[in-house]
Amino acid sequence: MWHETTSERKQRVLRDYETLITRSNNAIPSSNGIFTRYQFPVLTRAHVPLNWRFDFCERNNPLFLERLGVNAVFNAGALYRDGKHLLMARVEGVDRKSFFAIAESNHGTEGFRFWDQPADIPETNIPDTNIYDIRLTEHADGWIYGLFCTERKDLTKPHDLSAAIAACGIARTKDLKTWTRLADLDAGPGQQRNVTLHPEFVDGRYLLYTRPQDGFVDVGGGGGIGWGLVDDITAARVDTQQIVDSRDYHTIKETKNGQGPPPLKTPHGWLHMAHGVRNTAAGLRYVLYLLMTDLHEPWRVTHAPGGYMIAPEGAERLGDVSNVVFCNGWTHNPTTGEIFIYYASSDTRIHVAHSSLERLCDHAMHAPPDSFTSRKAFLQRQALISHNSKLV
Ligand code: M1P
Repeated sequence: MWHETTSERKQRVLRDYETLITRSNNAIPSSNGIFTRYQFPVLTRAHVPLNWRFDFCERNNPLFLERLGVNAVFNAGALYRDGKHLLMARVEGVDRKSFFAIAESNHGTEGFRFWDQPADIPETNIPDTNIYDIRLTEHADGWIYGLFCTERKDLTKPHDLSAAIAACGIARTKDLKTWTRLADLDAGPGQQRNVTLHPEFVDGRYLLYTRPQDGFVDVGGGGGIGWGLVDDITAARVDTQQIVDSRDYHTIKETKNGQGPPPLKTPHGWLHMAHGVRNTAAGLRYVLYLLMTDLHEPWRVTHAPGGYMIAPEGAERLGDVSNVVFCNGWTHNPTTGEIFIYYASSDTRIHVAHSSLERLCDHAMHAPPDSFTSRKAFLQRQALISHNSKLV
């Protein structure tokens, strides 16, 4: 029978960790030309530092047993700063509670290593039950903001143990180490998830992309990606929300959608990434798509290619919540024009898709919009075939 001593296992675990963190990641040649996937996820639960999981004291833990397990690492906010790609990931313990932790890499596609400590995000005077899915925005006011979902028990339904209320929590920092918690967003009745702060002021006010929803999971009659303006970010309130990008029948976002990371400013407009959700016999299916909005009126959609850009593929399709890709962070290297899209698969791990501003703008501006019916989709494709047949 195979056997190893505690000391041998400890050495193996330490060795495997370093091997994982330092392994190289190869691009998988792309056929669509829009983006390139990579061989391995860039962050998984196995990337979490071992001293966050094990008690290394031999007296307390002579068998070197894991004391605080980690279930998943996914849905990361992202920033490109000082030549480094920073991911602020949702780290979910085996107890289902999430916290945020920053990992950095010089390359963007490999070598992500967590900082020594997870992020210490203070609470408001109403404790959060769970916090997750942070969007990081370097705002023109000089602060870095983290907007995230804060989930609490719905106290009006004490006997329904899954009744919860989702709201937008807000924290800010100058150095990503010391965080100040601000008041949660007051968006009026209903719930909120997937709220993202636009990086620039609009008429001296903060612009938020919102996702009004009637219930914790169901968006109800409303939904769509909304927007609203905030006067004072330290006591954020949106009085009216209007829809930027609606849900639509028989599309990839029929059931719900949500803004991903803060949009990127391009010469052509603001480039947005969002997730769209539809229902199937196998459950909800989450995919990612691009949008472009006007430079001066970032709530006005100028381009909306039909369908998805990234859908779960291969091993990405399996996980805690299968058939999901979700993105709340991307980085842009302004010197090279490269874009690194950090998308999580099936609420389990984080991957990178590599592209460029040029390619994503080209896709957003030139892929045709959703035609909404089979006949029109057929005509769209026939037009492409006929156009190609005339080329010599
Ligand atoms: O499980 C898929 C995703 O579900 C939620 O997203 P949305 O509010 O758009 O449905 C979030 O809980 C997200 O974290 C999760 O990845």
